[in-house]
Amino acid sequence: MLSVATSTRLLLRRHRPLPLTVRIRNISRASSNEISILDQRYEVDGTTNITQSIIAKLPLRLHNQPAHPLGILRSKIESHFHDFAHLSSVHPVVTPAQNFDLLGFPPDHPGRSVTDSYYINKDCMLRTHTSAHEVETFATGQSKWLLTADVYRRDEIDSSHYPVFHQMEGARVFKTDKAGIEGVKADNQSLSRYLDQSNIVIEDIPHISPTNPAQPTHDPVHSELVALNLKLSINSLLLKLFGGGARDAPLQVRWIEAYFPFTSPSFEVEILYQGKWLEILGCGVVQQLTLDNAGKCLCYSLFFARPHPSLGIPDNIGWAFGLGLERIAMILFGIPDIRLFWSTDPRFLSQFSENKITAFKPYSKYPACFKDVSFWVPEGGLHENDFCDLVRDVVGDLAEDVKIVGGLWSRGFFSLTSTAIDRFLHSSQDRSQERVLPDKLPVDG
Ligand code: FA5
Ligand code: MG
Repeated sequence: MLSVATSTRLLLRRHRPLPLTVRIRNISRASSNEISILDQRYEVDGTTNITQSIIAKLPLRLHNQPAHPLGILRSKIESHFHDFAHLSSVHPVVTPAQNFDLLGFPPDHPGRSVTDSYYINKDCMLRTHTSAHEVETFATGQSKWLLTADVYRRDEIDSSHYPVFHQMEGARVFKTDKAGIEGVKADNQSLSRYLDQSNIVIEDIPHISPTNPAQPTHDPVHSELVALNLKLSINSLLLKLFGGGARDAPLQVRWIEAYFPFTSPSFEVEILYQGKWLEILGCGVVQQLTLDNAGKCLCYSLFFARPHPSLGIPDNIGWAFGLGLERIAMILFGIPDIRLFWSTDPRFLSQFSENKITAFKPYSKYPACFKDVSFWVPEGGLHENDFCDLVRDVVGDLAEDVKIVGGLWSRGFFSLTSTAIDRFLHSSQDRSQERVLPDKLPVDG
């Protein structure tokens, strides 16, 4: 015989397949010949291939959110390079000249094609890398700077690639006069001393080689010193970022020869993570063309109100790197899928706080879904654990949390038999909350 009723809340994982991610060419047009991007209107033409889902990402700027993993990582790197200028609010729309030509990309480089990059029209595109801002930033006369931004590439869909990701560009230039070169040597000595005392294993390659040469206009001795300064600066950053986890096992870093049109020699850096080498950045000695273009202020009138007094960039030699923030954040925070960075789910965002690296705790990939269940309990009472066992039998691990939310209810309210609960829970797995829970459940007379 049944005597009293109780009410219990279940947090169920909804059992709905993820929607298929399909790229649909669905452009938001201000008029038939224009699109609106970040409150600016652009003419469209036969090159236009930017999509609505990409336009929606443009205002988000995750790297500027202090308690987002990308914002936390950005601050951590900025605090390592504390005496560098820190830039992070640069507009994502650039010209193909900024993204490619001024950096010496050949006319037939595949990155220029509409299959690889997002074009707004033939004259404007979304930057595909933060290097697009090298010339204009060098043109301000800054000799040490970091620039963080969102970048856009038409790319495959999987857990480590996303069409929007974040890069940080870092650069440093030195004067090629005697005092400038002595400064590089002194910095190299102090960085080497610091790294010699640490638990880091570095697989290095020559700073310059026949396949990775110094530039013809560079003194090879200067090029070697600057490449060494780049390597020491990056290795010390990696030690700062990953050193904590490398107390027992040493951090393993590998330098590899690479090619970029805008650096020579060029390198990529990989770190050993969970038994696999993972590429985290590209870098090299800046092509003199970039510094020459900065010196000529080719883009100057577009970006800055007045010339910087310390131009003269062609008398400098420097290095630059571009690192992928998501790749590093995935390792540091243990975030398994690049798409999670875009989550607005409080179960994701509430896990992180400013200036703290915390391990990500996985949660259901299905949205939370609450079900209130009321039923009569037997006269002798019903322990909460009896009900939990019943739930486990019916929905297994789909139930994340079960709580009693009501007390004892008066006779005559309504009842659900265990069979009814069984059917109720099963049917709830692929239906919306609204359809599953009727306003009034049948009253047991
Ligand atoms: C570049 O973008 C160069 N601009 C880097 C550079 C700067 C070289 C300055 C020399 C001097 P790359 O395409 O390899 O290079 O990208 C750099 C980093 O961005 C990669 O190492 C990786 O960490 C990250 N990255 C590249 N593609 C993706 C992607 N689809 N999703 C997430 N991260 C990516
Ligand atoms: Mg690469």
